[in-house]
Amino acid sequence: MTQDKCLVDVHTHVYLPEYLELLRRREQVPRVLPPLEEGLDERLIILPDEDKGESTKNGRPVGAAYYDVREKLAFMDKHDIDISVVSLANPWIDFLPPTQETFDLARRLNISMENMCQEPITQGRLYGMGTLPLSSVKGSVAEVEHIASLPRMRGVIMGTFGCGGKGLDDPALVPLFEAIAKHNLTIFLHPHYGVNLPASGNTDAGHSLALALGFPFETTYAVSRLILSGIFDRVPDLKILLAHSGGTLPFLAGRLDSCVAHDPAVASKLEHPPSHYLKKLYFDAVIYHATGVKATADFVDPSQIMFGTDHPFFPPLESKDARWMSVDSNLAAISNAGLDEPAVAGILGKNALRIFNLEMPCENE
Ligand code: 5CU
Ligand code: ZN
Repeated sequence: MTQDKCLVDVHTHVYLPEYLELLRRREQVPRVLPPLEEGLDERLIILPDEDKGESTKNGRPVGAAYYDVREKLAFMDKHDIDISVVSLANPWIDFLPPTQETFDLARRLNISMENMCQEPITQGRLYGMGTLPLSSVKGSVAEVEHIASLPRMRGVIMGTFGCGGKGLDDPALVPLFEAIAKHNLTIFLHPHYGVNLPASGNTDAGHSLALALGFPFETTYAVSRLILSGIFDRVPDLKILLAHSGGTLPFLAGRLDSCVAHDPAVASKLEHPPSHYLKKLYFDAVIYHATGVKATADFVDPSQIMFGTDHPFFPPLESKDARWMSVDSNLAAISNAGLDEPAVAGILGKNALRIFNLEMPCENE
């Protein structure tokens, strides 16, 4: 593997053992339930109301791919992924109260992530994103200081909940964003809750509509709210990577600009139109079709787009040994988006090396 041909996965998750233990102890969503039968896997119930849906109430089987670093490495080997930037999987610890116990858990999770990335068997192929006790801004700022001291951490994963559910445009979060920017850490902004719109209806579509549409629209709202809060005028160095190619924003940015421009009370709070700030963000390429990658690469410079897999979600349904459709559709989308060779090489890996300051493993040896 060389820098020019490397493959780097910036959207890949793990349920760390400390976190699974917490989910096993809980009696409400999010939680982990015991296997339905002896010999089967435990079951993960994490999405709001997931325990009530007809096709989802038994949860998703949580096999070793969800927590075992050896499985992560085997998955990387199978798909020729050189480096992964691993983040805790949703819904993180946003739902826990602002207590010392929660702060201690965040500390343990971040140490555990750092240790996982430093395990000798990983051979320098893993980096991490930290987790914050978001119910407390003070606790989160303290944890950012800690994460910044851990050599393999490159940022923090953040949902859209904010502190106590007030969202990411809550002015109380400004000191947290300042601390993250000061340490040159990147926020990996990732959805979890979906959007509760009448249009989403009450169909039993299992996970499919919630994940396919609820997730991207949640990101769309969260980022738009952040931009309208004026955060990027206050903290211009804030670096954010948007999951799932920014939800729908590469497609809807023009509409957002137009609606803001026609509402002087909103527009006057910003120095620039919303798309000006959006174009400074990073986008993953976890969008599964070339049209989505094309739209993203039309909207921002391709040097701001990075490959991802979303492992361990969307595993193959047929054989455990098969290549993952989710990986192959994202790889095909990047190759078929009509981009030139340097842009493709950037999206596959070189952009992540530069943006996250990653070292190719063989260069360590
Ligand atoms: O699409 C995704 O990113 C995900 C994720 O991260 N977590 C999840 O539960 N389903 C899909
Ligand atoms: Zn994900």
